[in-house]
Amino acid sequence: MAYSHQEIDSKWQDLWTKNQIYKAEFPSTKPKYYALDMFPYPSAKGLHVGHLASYTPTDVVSRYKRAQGFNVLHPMGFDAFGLPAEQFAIQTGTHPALTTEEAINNFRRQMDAFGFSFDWDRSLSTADPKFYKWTQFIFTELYKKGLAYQKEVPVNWCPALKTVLANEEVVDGKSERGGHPVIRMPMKQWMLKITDYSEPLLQGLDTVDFPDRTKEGQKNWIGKSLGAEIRFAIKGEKTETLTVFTTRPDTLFGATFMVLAPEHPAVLEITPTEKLPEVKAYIDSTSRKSEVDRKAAKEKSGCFTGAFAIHPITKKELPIWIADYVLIDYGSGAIMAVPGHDERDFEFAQKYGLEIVRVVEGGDELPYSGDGQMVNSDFLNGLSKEDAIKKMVSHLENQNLGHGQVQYKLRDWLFSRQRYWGEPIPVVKNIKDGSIKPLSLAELPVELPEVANYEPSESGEAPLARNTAWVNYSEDYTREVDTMPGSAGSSWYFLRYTDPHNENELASPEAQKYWMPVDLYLGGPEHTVGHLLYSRFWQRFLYEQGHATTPEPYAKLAHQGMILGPDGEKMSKSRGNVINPDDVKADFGADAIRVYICFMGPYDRDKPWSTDGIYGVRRFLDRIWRLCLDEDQNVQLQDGAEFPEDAQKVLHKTIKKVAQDIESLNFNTAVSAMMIYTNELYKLPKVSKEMVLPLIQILAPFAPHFCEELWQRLGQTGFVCVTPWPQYDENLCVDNLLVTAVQVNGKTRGTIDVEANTSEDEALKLAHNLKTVQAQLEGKNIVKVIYKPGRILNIIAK
Ligand code: ANZ
Repeated sequence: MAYSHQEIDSKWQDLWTKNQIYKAEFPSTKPKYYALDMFPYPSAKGLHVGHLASYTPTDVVSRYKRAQGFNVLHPMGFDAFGLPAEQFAIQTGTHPALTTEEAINNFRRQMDAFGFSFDWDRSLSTADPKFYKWTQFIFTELYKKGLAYQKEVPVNWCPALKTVLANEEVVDGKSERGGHPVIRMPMKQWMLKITDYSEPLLQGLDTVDFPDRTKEGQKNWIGKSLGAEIRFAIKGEKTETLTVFTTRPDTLFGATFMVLAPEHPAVLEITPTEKLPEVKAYIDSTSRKSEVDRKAAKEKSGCFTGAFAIHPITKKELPIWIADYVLIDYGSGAIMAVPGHDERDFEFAQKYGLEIVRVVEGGDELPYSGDGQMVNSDFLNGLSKEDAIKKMVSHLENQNLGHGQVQYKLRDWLFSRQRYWGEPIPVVKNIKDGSIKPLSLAELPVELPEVANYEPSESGEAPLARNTAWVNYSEDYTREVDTMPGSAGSSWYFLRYTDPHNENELASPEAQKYWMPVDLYLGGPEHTVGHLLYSRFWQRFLYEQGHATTPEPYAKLAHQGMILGPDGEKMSKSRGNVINPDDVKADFGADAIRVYICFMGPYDRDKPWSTDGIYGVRRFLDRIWRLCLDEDQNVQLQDGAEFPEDAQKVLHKTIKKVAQDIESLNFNTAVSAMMIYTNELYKLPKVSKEMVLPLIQILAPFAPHFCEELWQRLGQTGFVCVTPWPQYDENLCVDNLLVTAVQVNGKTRGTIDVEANTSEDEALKLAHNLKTVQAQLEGKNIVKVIYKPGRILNIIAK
C-alpha cells in the first residue's frame, strides 16, 4: 500500500479536534445547513457497518457543504434510554447509567476513528437529566393542553419482557425485540393524543421532501377514510340505537346483517337472557387474542346475539352478530355487513348461512368491490358508486339517519412503560381524590431514583414503585412510577442540538429560527410510522405552543439501504457473515471504507459487502498517492506540465458532476467520476499540481484524512476540508459534438452526434439506436466500418 493509513488517520483526527474545525457557529451571517443522522442506541456491541452506511453519506454532504461556504450543523448524540440498554444492564448487573456511559464513550471513539465531522460540543444523551428535563417539560405541556391522559386500555402485554408494547413494537403477535408472544390485557396507561393531529400530519406531508414509500407508509398508518355514520334502531328498544361507520353508504340496501365488536358496550344489553352464556363465552375466547392475530385469523368466527336491528330505509330486520373481525377501536366498533360487496362480510355470511344481496353491477361473481351501476337499491338504482354515495349521504342527513364522516385509523400513542430505564413521568397523584398534578418546570428534572433492582415486576408494576421514599412526594401526593417509552427523547432531540446548553428553554427561538428545519435527515426506513411520525407530532405541538419555530422538523428525509454480508444475506452472528468495522479499518484505513461505502451502489439500496470492492477502492487512493509522490515520498509533480484540453474537460466535468451528485445523494457515481479522471491523469506524460489539487479537494469529503495529508504534502496551507470548493468552467463542461452522417452500404440513413474522442464501438452503438439504421442492418453481418468523427460512419453489411 502506498500510504500508511494508521498514522495519517490519527494525525488528522487530532488536528481537526484541536482546531475545532467542525464547530457549528451561532450566531452567524453565513447560510446554514443542518445534516442529521438518526442517533444510535449506544449498545455495548459498538458500531456496526449499518451505522457507517448512514453516517458516511451525511458526513460527505456536511463536508461538501462546508466547502461550499455553509455554516454546517452536523451533530451526533445518543438515544440512551430504552429496552436494549436496560436489558444489557440487567444481564451485567451494573447500573444502566454506567453501562450506557461506557457504550457512549466507545461509540464516540469509533465514530472519531472514521473521521465523521461531528460537532461534539453539541452532543447529547436522552438519558442525561439536563436533556430529559425538557422531555419531561414537553410532557407537562402536553398534559396541560389535554393531550396526555390516562386510560384503561387493552394493551399489548409481553409476559417475557414484562412490559406493555406499542402497536408498532408488535410484529405478527410477537414483540419486535426478542420475538416473545404478546397478549391483550386491560391496564391503566398514559396516552398521548396524536389522533388530534391526524389531519395536520397528513397535510404536512405535502410540504416535505420524503421518499414516496415513507409518505405512503405514514398516510396508510394515519389511514384517512371518507364515509358515513349511519344509525340503526334496535328491535324492541326505544332509545338505544347502533351507529356504524361505513365507507360505502351506497351499499346500504345490500346490508343483510350487523356485526358488533365483541367488546362493544351494547352487546350485553341487547342480548336476550337465553343467549347470554353463548355470547359471553365467545367474548371470553376472543379477549385474549391480540389485534394482529384477530386481523390475521384465517377463518372468521362469530356468534349471533339473538337481537335484531331495523334497516333505516327498508325497515327489514337484520340479525345482530358479534365477531372479532370487527375492531372495537375503529369507527364505532360496529358495522353494517354487506356480504355482496365486502370480502370479510362475504366470508362470514357464507360460513353462517346469511343472506347475500347484489347491489352493484359488475364482476363475474360476488363479492364485488368495484364500481358499477347500482341495482336492488330503490332510489339509487342506475347511479354510479360516486353519485350513489353522495345521494345516500344527503338522504341520510335529510332524514336524520346519519351523516358524512371522516375516519382515521391512527390511534393514540401509548406512552407509559412499567420499566426502569426511561424518563420518569413528571406528575404526582393526590392520595385522596386521585387527581393528577403535573410538576412545574422548577421541579424538573424528576431524576430517576435508585432502586434495589431494575427488573420489571411480575405484577406489571414499575420498578420505581420499589423506592417508597421517592414515591412519597408529600403528605398528599405520590409520584407516578411509570416511565416514558424509548421514543420520547427521540421525538424532539433535533431541536436540542440547535441550542444544547440552554438552561432556560428547550432551545432558544433565535437558534431554532436559524437552524431549523433539518435540511437532510438520514436513517433507516424502519422508523416510518414510529419515530418519524411521533417527532412530527411533537414538533407540530411545540410549534403551536411557541416552543418551536417550524411546523415540520425535517425538510428532507432519506433512508440508507442495508449493507448485507458478503454472501448477500442480512449480517448476523449466527450466519457468521458480520463485518466488523474496526477490523476492516485496521486493514484498509478509514478513508478506503468511507469511499467504498459510497461506491458500493446507490446509498438507498441494500447491497452486499465485498472485500474485493474495498481492495479496489484502496487501489484507487493509492494510485492518486503515487501520482503525487515517488517511492521516497518526494513530491513528483511538475509545474507547468501541459494540460491538454481533453483532460481539462474531464476535470471540469468531474468537478461539476461530483457537486451535483453529492447534492442529489448519488455518491457512487461521484466516486466513479473521480476514478475516471484519475485514469485520465495516468494517460498524461507529466502531471502538475494544477491537475491534482482540484481532485484532492473534491475527494476530500469522501476521503478526508488522505486528502488533508496530500494537500499538506503538496505545499498547501490550511485544511482542505474547509477550503472553498473548486470552480469549474462551464465552457469546458460542454461537449463539442460533431455531427456525423451514418451510411449503410453507402446510403445515408441518418446522423449521430459524437465527440472527437468517441470510439468506433461507441459510434456504432449510437448508430444502432437509429430505427432507419436498424432496419437496414436487420439479418445482416457487419463486414467493414469506415469511421471519421464529424464526417462519416459508413457501415458495410451483408
Ligand atoms: C359497509 C361496506 C360495504 C363496507 C362494502 C365496505 C365495503 P376502511 O376503508 O378501512 O376505513 N368497518 C368499519 N368499522 C370497522 C371496524 N371497527 N372493524 C372492522 N371493520 C370495520 O374500512 C371501512 C369499512 O370497514 C367500512 O365500510 C366497514 O365496512 C368496515 F361494500 O361498511 B364497510
